[in-house]
Amino acid sequence: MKVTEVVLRHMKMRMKSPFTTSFGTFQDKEFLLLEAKDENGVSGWGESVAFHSPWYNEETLKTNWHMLEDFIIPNLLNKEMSHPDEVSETLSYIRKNNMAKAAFESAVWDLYARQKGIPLAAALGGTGSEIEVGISIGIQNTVVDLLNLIDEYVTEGYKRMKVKIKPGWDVDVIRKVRKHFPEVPLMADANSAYRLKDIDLLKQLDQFNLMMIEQPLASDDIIDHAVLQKEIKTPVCLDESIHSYEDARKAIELGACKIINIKIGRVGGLTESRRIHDLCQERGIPVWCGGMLESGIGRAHNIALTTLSNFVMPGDTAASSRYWDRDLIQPEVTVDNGMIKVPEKPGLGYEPNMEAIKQFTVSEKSYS
Ligand code: OSB
Ligand code: MG
Repeated sequence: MKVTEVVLRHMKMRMKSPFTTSFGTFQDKEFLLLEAKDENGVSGWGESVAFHSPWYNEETLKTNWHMLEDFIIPNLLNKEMSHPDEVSETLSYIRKNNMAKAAFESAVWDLYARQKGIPLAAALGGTGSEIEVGISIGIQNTVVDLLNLIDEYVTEGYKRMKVKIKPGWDVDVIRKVRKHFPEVPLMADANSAYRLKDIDLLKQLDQFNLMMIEQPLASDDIIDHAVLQKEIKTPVCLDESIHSYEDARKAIELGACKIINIKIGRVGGLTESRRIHDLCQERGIPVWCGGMLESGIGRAHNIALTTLSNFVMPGDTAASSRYWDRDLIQPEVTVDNGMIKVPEKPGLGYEPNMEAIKQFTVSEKSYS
């Protein structure tokens, strides 16, 4: 297998509604799409989940473009490979920049599965015909707005509700949600908004029977998470802290978390995602697939990954229509009673919608 041409596209899509986390709000989603073509004109597709600005991690669309153009593409263009696992091996000398690596690597996985004529899920070793999904709800203007949204998503059948929290929008909000929805599977995501000194506040969340609290403390601090996890009953789930198999191993050995959120971009691709999945399975740590407000291309990769057997908790991969008026794939991702049917066609199993891709492309460049 060989990639003989790469097309990078700078995309800009407006979400149906703004998304607010403890870091801030945005509605226009700018990201990079990567198309990897082989000598027969077959294309594999990847999406970088780096945002326009470096608030989730240090990467941005522009740093990704730079890493791809100046290092990753020159390293991999026309390189003969027998398996997509070789992509991360080849790129291992480049420090971090995991989202840029994952954009290329995940496109190669799609290309590989298309060439073999098998679904990406099967190429990864996944099984099962459908996956369970939940939904992530950003910080709202009022608690009533939040309760109305939860009501809507519960009615649609989503399997768990994730509520973003930050100082000033936490214990009282979760209390009200719990009061209105005593049974709903519920969790909170802090996106690193707290410090260990906030432990008394975080302890108060123990009374609400949350499935977990996601990334309460700093992204580079698995030590304090270990201290916190010993003091609270609610399981800690790490998101921003886990960049690799090694991070996952150390977090587990320190007792910094009981659950791990795997994001393909954050860990540098599908090969590393699968290694982390396997490690967690051996160590009895359940995992679920996080989301980064992806277009259909990234969404399709998430669906395929989620078919691995230790993805035992609902992920954040909601329906295309929850984010977009028009998505980049055909058919779009649909959710029926909280379940997504895993596509059976080769590769991602969804076709890129070239008209939609054109509509949302700001600029593009081809490398061969
Ligand atoms: O922390 O999981 C997160 C969105 C952007 C950045 C970080 C996160 C999120 C979400 C939304 O929670 C997930 C999604 O709906 O794709
Ligand atoms: Mg998170």
